[in-house]
Amino acid sequence: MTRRAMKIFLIFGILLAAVFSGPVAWARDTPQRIEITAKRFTFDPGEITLKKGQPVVLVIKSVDVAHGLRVRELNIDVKIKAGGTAEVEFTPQAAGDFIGHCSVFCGSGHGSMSLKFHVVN
Ligand SMILES: [Cu+2]
Repeated sequence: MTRRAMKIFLIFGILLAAVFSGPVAWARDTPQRIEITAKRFTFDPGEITLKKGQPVVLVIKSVDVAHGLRVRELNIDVKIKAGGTAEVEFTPQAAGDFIGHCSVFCGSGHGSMSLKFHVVN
């Protein structure tokens, strides 16, 4: 085999390795993104199941007024502007059920605006 052929072979091999390892690395390193819609007086979805130790990004979009989401046990405290989107990244450290509440007064049903997290092992 000539040097030139070996070089081409090597480059091809590296490219192949990059292509095949790419999606795997991506799946492992990129946190799961969960989109949530906030509107008076619900979060949709209203229940989310997460895996302990697996990083997650909540992408919360408000379609009306300003809202917030606070989950004490998960260390989440985020505010969403009226019509805006907010992101919060976290990794659940313990299994269990945790209730998040809207943290920005948004009207008469504000007190019952909640989101349930199931964290499983
Ligand atoms: Cu509220």
